[in-house]
Amino acid sequence: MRRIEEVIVDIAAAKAVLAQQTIEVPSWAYGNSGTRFKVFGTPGTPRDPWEKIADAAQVNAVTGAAPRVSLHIPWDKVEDYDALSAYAHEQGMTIGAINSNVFQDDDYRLGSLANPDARVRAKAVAHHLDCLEVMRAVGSTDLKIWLADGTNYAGQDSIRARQDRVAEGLEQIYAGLQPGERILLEYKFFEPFFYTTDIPDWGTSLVHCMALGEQATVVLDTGHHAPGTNIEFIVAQLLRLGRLGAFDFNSRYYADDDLIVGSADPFQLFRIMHEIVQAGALDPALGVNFMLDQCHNIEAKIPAQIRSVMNVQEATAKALLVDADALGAAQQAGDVLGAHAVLMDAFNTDVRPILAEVREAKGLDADPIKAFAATGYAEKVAAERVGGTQASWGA
Ligand code: LRH
Ligand code: MN
Ligand code: MN
Repeated sequence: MRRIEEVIVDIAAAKAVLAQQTIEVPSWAYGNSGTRFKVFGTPGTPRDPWEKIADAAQVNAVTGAAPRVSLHIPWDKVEDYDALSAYAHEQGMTIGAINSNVFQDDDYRLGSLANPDARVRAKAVAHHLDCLEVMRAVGSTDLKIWLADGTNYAGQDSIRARQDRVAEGLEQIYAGLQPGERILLEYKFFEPFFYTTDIPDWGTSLVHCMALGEQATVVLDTGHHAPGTNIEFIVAQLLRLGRLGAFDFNSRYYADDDLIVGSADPFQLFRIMHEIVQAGALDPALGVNFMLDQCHNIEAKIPAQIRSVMNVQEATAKALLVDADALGAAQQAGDVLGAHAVLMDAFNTDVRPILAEVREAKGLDADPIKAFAATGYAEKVAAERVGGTQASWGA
């Protein structure tokens, strides 16, 4: 492993970028989740959106890098969104993307926006318009849409008609946007349906976004691709087109595993962040929202989120240490192994010391996991909260 002292790029510049980087955490990561086989409970699990925000604020308190929390509606439905937003501010947080949910209602058995029944389609559009209202009440500008729509059998429905219905529904939602607001359109290659999925890939998401207009961008969930897919290629392409709106970061071994980002394949995360750095897309002006979309089935949830934030920071730090001049020269000279070596040198650098310095410069502990354990928060909420709610999957 290369030591940080051996790095020749401008470390102070890299640290300045790292000090600014923010990662958005999902409210549902703090609730209990599981598989269809078992949902394991955890002591101290939040019972409502307020407690999820309180937990998210712990992640921000020790990392100084996670100041936003995404909500999922209706999982995070409350009577008074102004009050929820004010509570988030008190906790040092803001509310990030609002995620719609058109996959847990009997009406959506045959799909939501793609459903053959116009009544169900209208209901799905109305839900999204409601989500836009929530978004405004909490001071957010991003509506994230993932459609669980698809079919299980050839001939079950017209593939083409379903695309037309999705396009029409998205148009109605898009028409509800005000200036400065965005739709983030997520894709996923399969599940819950297994024959066709109506938005299965980045190309389909992009086609819909292009038809809608500039306020529609693609969300790339790292767990939503077939094995072997070159995700950094998709990142590069969407950045070229100015249509990468956000990441849903997580790790996968098989399909949509929702494991801790950077745990299964830290090298892939580095390659993704390299494309981001090369495009200058850590700059918030480019509009890429770095979000986590994870569930913690067996591990402690707050520390798991802290670890996730740290993993993104480490991959980013390594990407910032790529010697861009040397890389460009080697690429131009056709020096295949030389160019690869420049990337590997950066990947094989221990960046933990500079991240510790970035944290200390903010008055934080160099080790966020240890710092959280020392607060006693986990023990406190375990004693106070009884009967935490399930977050999402595995009902
Ligand atoms: C779908 C998905 C989508 C949902 C979330 C809970 O698999 O990635 O982002 O909103 O999981
Ligand atoms: Mn997702
Ligand atoms: Mn997913």
